[in-house]
Amino acid sequence: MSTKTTDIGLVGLAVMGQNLALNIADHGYNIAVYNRNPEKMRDFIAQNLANEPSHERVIGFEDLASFVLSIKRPRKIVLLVKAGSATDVTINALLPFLEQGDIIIDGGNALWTDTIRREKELSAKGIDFIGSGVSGGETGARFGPSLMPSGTRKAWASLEPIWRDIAAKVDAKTGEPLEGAAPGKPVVGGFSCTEYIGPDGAGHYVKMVHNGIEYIDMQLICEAYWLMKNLLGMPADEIGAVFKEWNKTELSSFLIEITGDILQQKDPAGDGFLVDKILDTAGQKGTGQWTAANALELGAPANAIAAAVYARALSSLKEERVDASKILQGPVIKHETDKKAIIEAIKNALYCSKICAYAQGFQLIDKAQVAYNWKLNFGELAQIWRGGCIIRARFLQKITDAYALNSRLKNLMLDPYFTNAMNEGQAGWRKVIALAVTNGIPAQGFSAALAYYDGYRSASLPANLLQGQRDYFGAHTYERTDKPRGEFFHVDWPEFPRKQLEI
Ligand code: NBP
Repeated sequence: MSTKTTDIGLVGLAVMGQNLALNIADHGYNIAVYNRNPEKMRDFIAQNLANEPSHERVIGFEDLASFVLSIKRPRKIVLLVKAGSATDVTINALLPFLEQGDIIIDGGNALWTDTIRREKELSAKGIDFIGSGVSGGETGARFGPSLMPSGTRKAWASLEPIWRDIAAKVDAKTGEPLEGAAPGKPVVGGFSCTEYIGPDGAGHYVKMVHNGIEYIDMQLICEAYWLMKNLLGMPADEIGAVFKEWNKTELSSFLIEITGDILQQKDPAGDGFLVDKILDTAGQKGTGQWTAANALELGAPANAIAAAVYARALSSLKEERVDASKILQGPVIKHETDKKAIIEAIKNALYCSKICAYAQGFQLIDKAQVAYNWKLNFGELAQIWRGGCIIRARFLQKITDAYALNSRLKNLMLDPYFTNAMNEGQAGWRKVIALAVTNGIPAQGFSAALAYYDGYRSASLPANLLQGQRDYFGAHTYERTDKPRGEFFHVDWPEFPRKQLEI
């Protein structure tokens, strides 16, 4: 057992924990690590650290008491265990060894309401709790993730120096991600992709919406690919080349970049491209679903985010879809010949839908901050997502700029840059959806985003009739266009349906 004093502890040595521990050590901190199964910890120390320059700063422990005792007070202990009950089990196991003022930081993908509960339970015991969203997968964890912490200001002040050191760095002015000189030689300077988000579960809430946006961002890219494949008959590598071109434009993002690579990956087990051999059933871990469910709860119109969750659910019904494809009819796909124009229109559809997706995400966060009494900085959120995380994109800088121009912006689409982009792209977007519909190619994400756009830009909607229906069967009242808002009316509708029901 080591007698070295450590600066911070970390529990959970799966892929995220191992990489974050190395990142923390790279920045000069001594870190104590613990895993439920000690074998994993031993392997990590023995094998994975053999070539790491910072290996001496990572110290493994097999019992929780000595793990906790090694950490300088106030102790900071990061949890990177499976979200849900494993987090509670781990907290309960740690509690007997903790002292007043110690801080637990949950870096897992916790449901934000669990974070609120845990913070309350722990603060009653004198322990501080920070729920910190961590985005960027294993590479982000290793070389700089995007970190979204929330909790008390006091606890944040204690964690802040380490979190700022290990987070991804971007150029403070341009937002362009900054790369380290080499693994183990981290970036010094730049804007660090972490900021205090707010109290209680705000950090995990923001991470949840980030994941909801990630769901739709990925779905939209998949639809762009599917339309090029089916409408234009393009092979995977050629579509990959289009994505690589798009990555040099306003669409430039991590997801567009990896899509280009994925589409050009040859099948290592045979002929052709790997993507054509991957089974078309999407998995999900729940954060997209949580976002959509919370949007429903708060009455936020996040239909594109929900569409992405439904699209994954529909994809998972593989056997049913195969059977249905033999029975249910649709049009025969007619290949388009004006390839250049269609690719441009698909690009418009992708960019406009993506703007809608972010508009919905920010609109949802805005509803949440009112409902849960938070005060969030939207420009800063976009900047935190600029580096390290899965949705990192050049376009996020435009969002930061939009909120810098108007911190009370009601909807991203109303910012002059985004208004212009939507106005320029909407014709191509409509053309693509029309082609998808007439050819029977599903494009749920593009279509949901367009319905949101058209709904949002409509001064009048058929909700007048809806209110009439509600008043008819439930005396729910309605407002009138010729009277001030807030005055409610009811009319005695004819008795016909009620009489019918009585028969
Ligand atoms: P997993 O989510 O697969 O969790 C594995 C870890 O949880 C192991 O250390 C395991 O210990 C531990 N664990 C489990 Br399972 N049940 C436990 C229990 N009852 N008590 C104590 N420990 C328990 O690992 P991951 O993919 O590295 O993710 C870690 C966290 O980070 C998760 O909350 C995840 O949602 C979040 N996250 C993941 C990513 C990503 O890209 N993977 C990105 C962002 C956030 P064992 O070795 O003893 O079984």
